[in-house]
Amino acid sequence: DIDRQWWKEAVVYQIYPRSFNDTDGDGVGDIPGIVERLDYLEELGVDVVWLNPVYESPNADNGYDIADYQSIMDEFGTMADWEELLDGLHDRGIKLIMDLVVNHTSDEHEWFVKSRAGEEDYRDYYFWRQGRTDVDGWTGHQGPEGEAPPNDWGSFFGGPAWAYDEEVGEWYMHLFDVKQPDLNWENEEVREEVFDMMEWWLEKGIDGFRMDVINLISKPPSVTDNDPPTPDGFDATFDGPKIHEYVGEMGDRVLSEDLLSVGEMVGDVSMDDAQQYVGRDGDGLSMLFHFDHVLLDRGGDIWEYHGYDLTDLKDIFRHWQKGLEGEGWNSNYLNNHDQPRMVSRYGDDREYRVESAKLLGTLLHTLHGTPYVYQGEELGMTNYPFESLDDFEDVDTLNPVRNAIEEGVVDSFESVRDSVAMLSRDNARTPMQWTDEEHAGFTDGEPWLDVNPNHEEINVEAAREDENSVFHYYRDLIDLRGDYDVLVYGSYDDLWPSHTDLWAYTRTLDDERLLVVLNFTSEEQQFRLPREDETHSTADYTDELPLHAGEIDALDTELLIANYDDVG
Ligand code: TEU
Repeated sequence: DIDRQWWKEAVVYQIYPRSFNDTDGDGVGDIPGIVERLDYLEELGVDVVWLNPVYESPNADNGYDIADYQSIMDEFGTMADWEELLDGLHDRGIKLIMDLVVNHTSDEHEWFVKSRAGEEDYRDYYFWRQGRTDVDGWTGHQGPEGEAPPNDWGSFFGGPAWAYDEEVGEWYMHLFDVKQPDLNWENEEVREEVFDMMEWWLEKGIDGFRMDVINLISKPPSVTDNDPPTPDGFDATFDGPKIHEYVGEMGDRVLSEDLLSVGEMVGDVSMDDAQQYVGRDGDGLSMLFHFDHVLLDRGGDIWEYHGYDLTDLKDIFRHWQKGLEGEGWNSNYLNNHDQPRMVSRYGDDREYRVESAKLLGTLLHTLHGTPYVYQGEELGMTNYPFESLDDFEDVDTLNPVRNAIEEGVVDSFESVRDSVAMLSRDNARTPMQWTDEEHAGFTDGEPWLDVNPNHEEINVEAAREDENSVFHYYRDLIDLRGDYDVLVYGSYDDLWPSHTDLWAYTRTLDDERLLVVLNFTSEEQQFRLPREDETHSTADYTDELPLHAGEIDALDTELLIANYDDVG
């Protein structure tokens, strides 16, 4: 009576094409570059590829500003290249999901060009609004003298969430960059266009979508009805009033159980909303990405890094593992193209880099939910040693830091360097490390973003040759998910939530039980299995007894596959 789905049993591999493999020497990765590495993906054993945006784009936000949803960015290749990629993946039994970015388009998308030009049919594709003249002392960035933006929301990338357009004489909303105007989902035409476009890609044979910031598409009435006087706070656009109507409509119109659909949910999505998105009678998404664990060690700004406690991290995962149990499916990730490298963030990227990468990989593959591996994670790639502001490329690093320095919110780059260097999205975007050669074998030209100097040690070639490498460990982990139902479908129980150094949990499916014990420190730790009646307690187990190693079938020191009754 297991509710089996291929996407529950799969391991997803995320490819950031700009930084994966360059074949034409322009320093930017491309689709033929991915085709060239298909055998690598097969060797690793992944089941699905999630491709970050490859559509035509002026690249204000590396492809998340889309100018045409139905054509491929020149730098990345042609539609024929993309088709070759899809066929090559499918030939190897690997599925493909595409990035769906429909909260906003590029300002160079023809819809926006027409909207801005005042074409009647397109005006309401976006939010055009009058500014406020009743705000005392407004000294804003732009716009007519004395006129403030329609509301006081700030954009994710710094500055106001509205831009004034001279020609139109009004402001348009952009929750991200000025070159990423927000689409108006109130408009039925917009929804139809999006659903048609999704169907067009499905007809090409793709296997699902990763949906960018999908929980932002429903704006509150103060925006949609242009109905002040009480403008809502910025939070009102997270999981907004009509969100389940719109996502549900997409579910009915376009999605099906046989597709993988994963919604990115920014902010702190509640369990109620989560269940609605992915639950049994919900909107129809397979799973979602929440941000709880990646917001744990930082404040709202990139210069507010403060570290994390293991118990808090465990609490977050327990909340999601138990919250969706029997109701919906989890997706698990420890890094992606927007986040620092997991070993640098949750582990030790120096002395215990390899051990940390294996530990975190074990966690990722043994939690309940579908694991998402981000390119280079399988090598234990680390953060980049950033030194000056000139080393960065990302709008989400440069804009907020420059604004903050200008406004005197921070003194200088030097005063926030450690935090910015830890958290910048560019850490994830340095090129994939294939060899120890110049530019890590990523390109024959000049890479668009510098290669991490540690490629001399950390690279695919070296990892393949070393049987103890993170790469081979990942291959084993991925295999293991195919071998044990309990690993995929078993329920999660945290054995010792209050332990500050160990993360110990079981996965249980009928009479099968898997035990995972992870040591997050560099010291040896003792661990005694709690008695059956202690399993769910948070009591401190003081009379420590080590596991009996002889009774355990161990894949490696970090991963113990034990028959619970034998060792209990
Ligand atoms: O990300 C949403 C998002 O909220 C992050 O970019 C966030 O700003 C960052 O992690 C914290 O500083 C998605 C995409 O994944 C991202 O690459 C895009 O830039 C963004 O949407 C806009 O499309």
